[in-house]
Amino acid sequence: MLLAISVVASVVGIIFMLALDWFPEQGSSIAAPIDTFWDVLVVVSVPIFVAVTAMMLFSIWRWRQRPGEEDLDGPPIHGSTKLEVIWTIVPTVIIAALTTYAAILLVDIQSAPAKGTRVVNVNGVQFAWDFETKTAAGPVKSAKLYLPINEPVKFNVRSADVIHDFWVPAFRLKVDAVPGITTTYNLTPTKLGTFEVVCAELCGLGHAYMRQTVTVLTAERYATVMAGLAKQAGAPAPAAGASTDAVGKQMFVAGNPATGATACGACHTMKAAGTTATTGPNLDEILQADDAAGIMEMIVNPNKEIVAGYSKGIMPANYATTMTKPQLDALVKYIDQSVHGEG
Ligand code: HEC
Ligand SMILES: [Cu+2]
Repeated sequence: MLLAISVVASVVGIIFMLALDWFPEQGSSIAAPIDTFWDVLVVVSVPIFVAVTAMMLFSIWRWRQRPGEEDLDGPPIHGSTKLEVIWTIVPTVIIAALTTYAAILLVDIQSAPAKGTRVVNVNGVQFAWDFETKTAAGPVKSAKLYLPINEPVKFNVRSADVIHDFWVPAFRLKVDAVPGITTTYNLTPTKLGTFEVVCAELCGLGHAYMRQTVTVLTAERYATVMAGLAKQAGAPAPAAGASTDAVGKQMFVAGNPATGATACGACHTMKAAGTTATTGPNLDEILQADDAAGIMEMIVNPNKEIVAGYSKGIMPANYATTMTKPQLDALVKYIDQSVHGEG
């Protein structure tokens, strides 16, 4: 009876687990084998879970203490060598088999890439990723990752500060970015589209903002986009000819991802910019008595004075290098006008 219930429950459980849509779309060459591995784990573990649970519930019901049995002692048990051998060997075999499968799968999907494979350097810094690669048009560094479809790529993952984790769920790619070493990952994007890039390691107060995208393009589109980015390299992020106000606002709400300048709006509330973050102080409130020179000083030297109630070291101290002088001037002018109500 117990066996029959277990078999039925296992079958139902397996069907239920396999029918659920656990993962995002399969965006890379390694997604299918990893999802298959997951399915195998489900098929193996559901019956074990069901058998253990059924046995436990049955025992609780069958051998429960009845009224009047409070003072009775259970029969002494001297163990069973046969049972102990079985319950040692069976799990050992199951675990060894699954571990071997996992190890072979990992070696297989991470086997050395062919010579000439595209290399993308992934750099994590609090709180943004940037991506560097060599293209026909020259080296390109960008905040959005672009990849050509069906071309193998090798990621070299590094961190400039703390441990981050480079995660692209649609690719089934997840690898730590560890300061001081380079970790690697190989795969081939197999689906056109834009997918999420997430930091999967709690890396500080701005961790939640460490979200970017990867766009997989056809080879022709990729070449065009990269040529455009290569030409832009070194130029300020905003489009040429943009007005000072537009540059200032762009710096505030979007930062300069190409150089790793985090957007102010990711941490600060400022009404004119429409941002509502609360990691840092509300700029409309704290800057009322400050002029442009004072604001500039606070941006490039944020640790000189610390706003009461906030901690040192959270606001990036690198804006003097990640933004150009014209960008900083435009940003300060924009903030000055915004908080004093002239913008
Ligand atoms: C990762 C979050 C974060 C980002 C990004 C950030 N800030 Fe801050 N900011 C803070 C925190 C926290 C404080 C309070 C601690 C301090 O005074 O340094 C602060 C303080 C300030 C102050 C007051 C500083 C002082 O010395 O009194 C100003 C002004 C300011 N930020 C403007 C900006 C501007 C402009 C940008 C974009 C260029 C920016 N912040 C980006 C978190 C951030
Ligand atoms: Cu991170």
